[in-house]
Amino acid sequence: MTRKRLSTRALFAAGLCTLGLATSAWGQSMSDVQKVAKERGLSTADLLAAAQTFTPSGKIDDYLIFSSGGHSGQVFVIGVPSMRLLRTIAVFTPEPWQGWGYGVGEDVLAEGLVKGKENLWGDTHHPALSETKGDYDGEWLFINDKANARIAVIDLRDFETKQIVKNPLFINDHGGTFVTPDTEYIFESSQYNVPWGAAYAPTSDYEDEYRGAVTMWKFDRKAGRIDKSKSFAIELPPYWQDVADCGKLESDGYLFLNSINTELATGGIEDKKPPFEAGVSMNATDYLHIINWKKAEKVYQAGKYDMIEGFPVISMQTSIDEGLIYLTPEPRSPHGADVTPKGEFIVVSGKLDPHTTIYSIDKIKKAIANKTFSGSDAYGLPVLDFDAVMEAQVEVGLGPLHTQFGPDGYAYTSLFLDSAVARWTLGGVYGPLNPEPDWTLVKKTPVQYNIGHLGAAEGDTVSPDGKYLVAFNKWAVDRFFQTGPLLPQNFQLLDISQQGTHMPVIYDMPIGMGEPHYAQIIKADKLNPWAVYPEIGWDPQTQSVDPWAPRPKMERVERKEEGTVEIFMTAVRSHFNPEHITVKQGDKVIWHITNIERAVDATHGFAVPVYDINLSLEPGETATFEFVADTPGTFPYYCTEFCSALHLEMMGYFMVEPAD
Ligand code: K7E
Ligand code: CUA
Repeated sequence: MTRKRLSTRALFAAGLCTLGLATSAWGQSMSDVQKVAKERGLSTADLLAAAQTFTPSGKIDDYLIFSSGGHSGQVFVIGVPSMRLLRTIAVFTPEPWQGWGYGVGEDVLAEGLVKGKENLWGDTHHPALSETKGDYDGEWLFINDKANARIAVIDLRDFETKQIVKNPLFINDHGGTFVTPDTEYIFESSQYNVPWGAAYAPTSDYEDEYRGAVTMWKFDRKAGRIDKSKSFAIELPPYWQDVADCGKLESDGYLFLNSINTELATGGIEDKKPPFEAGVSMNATDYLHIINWKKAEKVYQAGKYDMIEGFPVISMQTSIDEGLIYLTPEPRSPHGADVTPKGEFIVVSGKLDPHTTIYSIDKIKKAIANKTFSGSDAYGLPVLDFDAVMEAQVEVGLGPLHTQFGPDGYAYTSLFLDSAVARWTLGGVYGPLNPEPDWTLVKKTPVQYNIGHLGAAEGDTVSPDGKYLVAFNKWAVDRFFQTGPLLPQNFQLLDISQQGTHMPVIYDMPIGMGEPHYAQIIKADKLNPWAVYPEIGWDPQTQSVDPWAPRPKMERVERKEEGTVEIFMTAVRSHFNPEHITVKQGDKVIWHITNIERAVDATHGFAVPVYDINLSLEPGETATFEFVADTPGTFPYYCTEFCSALHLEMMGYFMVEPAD
């Protein structure tokens, strides 16, 4: 093959020199690239963005996004920089592709029963990767369900949900999940407050009967579960507690929790009362809650709590007496509270204030020690004087929401109303970039449109990576094909690898299955997932071998005591064994299946019509499900994953003989 050579000048002319493209072994040349660029109307910047993001087949992404899935109730896993969707993790919502909730997973979903009722969906907002010393360790993922105040635990060895806990005190959360720097606790705080346990009380009793709370869920890393017996809550005023962040390094031991509705508004537009949107935004300031969780843990361990709804709760009076909670004013309609990498500052953004407000933990600690209070709130909680704890305010633009950090002293704030990402310098504390304290807006990159959260690579840890930032935009408007009136949300990847004003959008990724809120971006090599389950007969629920798991040569159908049939089945390319199963109408059926494959990706599905059974059996996995064979008939069961050339033959008959 002849290698055509392009002059350096020609490369420059094409603006492609940075791409390092040359004639390939396939005879493609720069002129082919130019031709395609011309045909498709691509600029040099477009070609550069393509080169930065295009990931050839077989090449693995450097980072993974773990994104909330909004009211899909799930988590999405996306590669960066390719922005390829890698996986949905089924959490609060049954999901047939991974067999979640159709024979497997019902027990976990049932743990989260709300007032005894099934709520088979969730509204996931804030994923939290487990941390060790304030850095992601790639082991666990937690996420909240705003709609029903639940928390899920996901094991990152197999990317499956292992536990769902329902908060016994409140019915709606938002400030969760956030973890302590070593993941001892997972925080969850209430938002739309209710009386304890969501009991009935009219809104006229709001001040006295309605309560907020933050729950500290104890995480048992060894068991891989939240330990409810070592978890507790702290009573809060019935403001609407919003987003939070946990302190680290200099601020380790504290939780910073925003609130809105310090007005205690209760709405009532139909009675000509101020609607919530006005009533909640009347005050010029709301309250940042500064909670000393390490002290609270000691108070709990000393038994200074009340049992409410069967759950230990530290009362507001105890918090006042013990100095657990301090408030301080924060600008109008605060939303995000984000702790800087070294933990010395807390960045708060008020949606109705064009500034971010930066609080200093050093000043907070001094103000607490010196009792520099400007008063107390309606519930007697001390309010730290704003000027005594505020470090700086930076005018970043309209509608600031959330802030993330880079390794080089930059902070990034999402601007909902401006539809932009603001880059600003963080007080010069990080050295080379700004030796002098300098809080300056550097650049605003427009995004499309109405950005909510934003995520920088490891941008909320003690060691942010920089390089990439993703804008999680609420609106897409004209960016994609008009898929009817409902449009996808738009994830936009920004290159933040260079300092200064260069911070372009380099990729658009539509998310068409749920409105995501927060997401975290972790270096891919920090994860160490299993390629196949460690042993044949593995039960993902217990993460151990199931002694009942069917094994080769032990396949059988056993009729137990009157009316119970137990099936021991194996699956391997390309058959189930047994292939004929006959039971009597009314029999209770206990069905075990093991996928005895050891080859990577040799997943078998297992579907039984009518009986609503649909499993995904990954290599080595065993599953057990039970049902009553109440409907007579002949039901072909089959493998739902195209696993081999003879996949279509991977089936059998489940026959239910009518009772007379
Ligand atoms: Cu959507 Cu964090 Cu729930 Cu802001 S929250 S956008
Ligand atoms: Cu197994 Cu298809």
